[in-house]
Amino acid sequence: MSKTLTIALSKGRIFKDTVPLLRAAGIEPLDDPETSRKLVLDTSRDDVKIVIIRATDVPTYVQYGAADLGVAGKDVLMEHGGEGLYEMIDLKIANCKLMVAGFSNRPLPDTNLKVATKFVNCARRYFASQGRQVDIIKLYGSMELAPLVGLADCIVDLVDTGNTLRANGLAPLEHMADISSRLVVNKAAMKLKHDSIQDLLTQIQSVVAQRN
Ligand code: PRT
Ligand code: MG
Repeated sequence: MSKTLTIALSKGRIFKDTVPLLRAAGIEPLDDPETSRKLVLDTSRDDVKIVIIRATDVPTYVQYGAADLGVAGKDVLMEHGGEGLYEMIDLKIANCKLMVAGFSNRPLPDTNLKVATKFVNCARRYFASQGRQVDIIKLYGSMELAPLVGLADCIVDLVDTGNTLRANGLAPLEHMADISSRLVVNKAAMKLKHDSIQDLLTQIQSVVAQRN
């Protein structure tokens, strides 16, 4: 196995918030994914490269060893299941909450609750743990629309400021989980590239600890 370290990141908030952490570990990406179309970025370290992928694909790349490490939201990890990877550090970036949301003036039905979400596994586990019977409707985006057009009674989605819910006449109803992004490591890489990964983890851990 090559001793190069490959780190999987998604563009947007995770990339933006991870760059300062990598910088502290002496790793500076040589391209900006927001302006470049490159999917493989060289870095200031010859032995480290970054691959830019969809947020929901990060656990899959790391699970199969296509990337040694990655940064993924806890929401994405809970939905994926975490197979084949170690969740090593809570980076405390891209914070938000996973919530049930709907109309504040309309109580949710006790039976046949229709829930629209892209977090199908999280939603199923949450409602099952409370013994509530639900129909889950899988969506890929714009969840807020579902209650407005009668597709669902409520949604399960990420909430940060609450502005998106408010703008659509919805409100947070139930708190499911606090979400932050985690550094994940491929299980085989953790053994085979132990020293270089451990160095990186130590450096990142110390920046995170200083911040919080
Ligand atoms: O956008 P894309 O479809 O490519 O993928 P993605 O949405 O999974 O990626 P991205 O980059 O948008 O999110 C990556 C990670 O950031 C998520 O997995 C979360 O762990 C984390 N995160 C933190 C958020 C938010 N905050 C957030 N506010 N992800 C999404 N949102 C969305 C939310 O879904 C809702 O549409 O922002 C809206 C709510 O924000 P408020 O401030 O209006 O409440
Ligand atoms: Mg998004």
